[in-house]
Amino acid sequence: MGAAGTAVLLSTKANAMADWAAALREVDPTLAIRFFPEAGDPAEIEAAVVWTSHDMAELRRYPNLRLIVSMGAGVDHLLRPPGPPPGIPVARLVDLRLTQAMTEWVLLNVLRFHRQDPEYRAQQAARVWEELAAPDTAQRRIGILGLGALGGAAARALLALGFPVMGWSRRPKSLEGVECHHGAAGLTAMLKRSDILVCLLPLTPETRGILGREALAALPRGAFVINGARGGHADDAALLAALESGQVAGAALDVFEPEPLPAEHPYWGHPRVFVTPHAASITIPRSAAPQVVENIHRARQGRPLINLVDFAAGY
Ligand code: OXD
Repeated sequence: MGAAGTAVLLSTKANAMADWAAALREVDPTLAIRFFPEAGDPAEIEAAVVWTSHDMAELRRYPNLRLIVSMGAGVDHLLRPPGPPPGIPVARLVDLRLTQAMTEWVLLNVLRFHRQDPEYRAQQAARVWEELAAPDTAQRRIGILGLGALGGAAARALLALGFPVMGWSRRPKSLEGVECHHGAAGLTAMLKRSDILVCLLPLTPETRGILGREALAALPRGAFVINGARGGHADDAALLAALESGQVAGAALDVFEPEPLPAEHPYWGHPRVFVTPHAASITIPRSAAPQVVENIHRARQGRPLINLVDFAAGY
């Protein structure tokens, strides 16, 4: 690039800023990094590497911006109106460590419910020595909403443990050993047989509220729901009602709308809801930096970007 546009704008939580800068500099020591809101001369900013909370209207201030990189896997916040400045591409992270962490969180919660851990904890609290019916892995059907990088990895890990795994995606997909479904009819077919339902979908207008009254009613009675995707996927009132009626026996939730989850929210104190504070999979800057720098170089050289967001699809 010419004289204008030689710096990278970094915008994330204050406690992550230094780690990100160090990780990016380790890959390319020549990068000039500006810590938002200290952007310096707006004309010098060529790339913005931002956490999902960054205001997209603000990015219209940089006349030579040629790339926006999300510091996470999800980009729903970035695509919401007003969206990125017209004509500026957005890349997201597809990162092994991010994927592994989500797989761990999904396994933690699938096994928690499958191995009746909530019941055994309650028994321990009451000093009750009583064996519950043996859980049969081969009979515990797992349905995964979303078969992208995160859903696909979780599916493979669950298969390796011996669970029968189904998956649902917007477009037809095939994954070895996974019973794949797609479209509206495929969704109901999968839900009806999902003893544990895991949501790892991107949040788009089509998937918003997918964990709603109808979907929860379609599950086998006493199913479990695990949401590691976005709070907007769940209809909280419907989920709480399903927990109340016993239609859903337990839920593990990492994501909420709004976040942080308000102190008075019923999820906090619910005996069958397991809350984590959007911590299932946290980006490790050192792991993600190589692909971010690669994209900065590609954008500079006018080469095709990697992990580019498809604005029409919404992820
Ligand atoms: C992400 C997230 O999008 O952490 O990666 O939610």
